[in-house]
Amino acid sequence: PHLSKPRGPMWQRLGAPWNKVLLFFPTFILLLPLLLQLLLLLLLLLLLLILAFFINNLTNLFLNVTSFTVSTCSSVAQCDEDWELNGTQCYYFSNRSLQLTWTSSKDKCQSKRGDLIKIESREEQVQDTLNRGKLDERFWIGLTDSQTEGEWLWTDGSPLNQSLEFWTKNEHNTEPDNWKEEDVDGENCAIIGEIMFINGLKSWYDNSCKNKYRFICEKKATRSATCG
Ligand SMILES: [Ca+2]
Ligand SMILES: [Ca+2]
Ligand SMILES: [Ca+2]
Repeated sequence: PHLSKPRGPMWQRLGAPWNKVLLFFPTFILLLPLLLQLLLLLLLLLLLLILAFFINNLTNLFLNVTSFTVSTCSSVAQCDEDWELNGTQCYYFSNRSLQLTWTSSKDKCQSKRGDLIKIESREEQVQDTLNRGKLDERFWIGLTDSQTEGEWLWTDGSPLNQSLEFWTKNEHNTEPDNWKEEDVDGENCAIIGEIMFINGLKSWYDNSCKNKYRFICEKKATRSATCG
């Protein structure tokens, strides 16, 4: 028996290449929404990537700025010209040509935005700045008992701590002695110095406030950030 070929639709009869082309269009139309969704998804992914890149860069920038601040900037204590730094404090030693009474010395220090030195610790008393060959002379310090005899006060009004007083005491002198032979008002202002034969912890004595001597001013060091 002669079996005739099954008769399919026209596009099936056109042959192999046309089959594929004609099959493609309905499939393409069916898949179009899916493809669009895929494209949108890809776009979204790209957008996320760009965003991640941007955030990463921004974070790096922030970290760089922070580490720059932490690692290369430091706070440095500084003193004005003519002042010497010791720890957190600055000290000014008037030179030989500038010798004043105690009150004028105090005024001078205050005009330099400081005050006469206030010695508040053993370390401050024996510091190199004070003892580096300078104490062969006399310098006013910010201590006075002019209000009440024997009651020693610093220029800021605080009383002298008895465990932190460094009066000269040796076979020749026991200070303060309020000696009245030179000044009938006695000796009501304190000096540091002349420790040729005394150790640095016994170098204060009282003297007449009207005498003119060199003086030591003190003020806090300024802190400034240096980045390099
Ligand atoms: Ca001090
Ligand atoms: Ca006195
Ligand atoms: Ca004295």
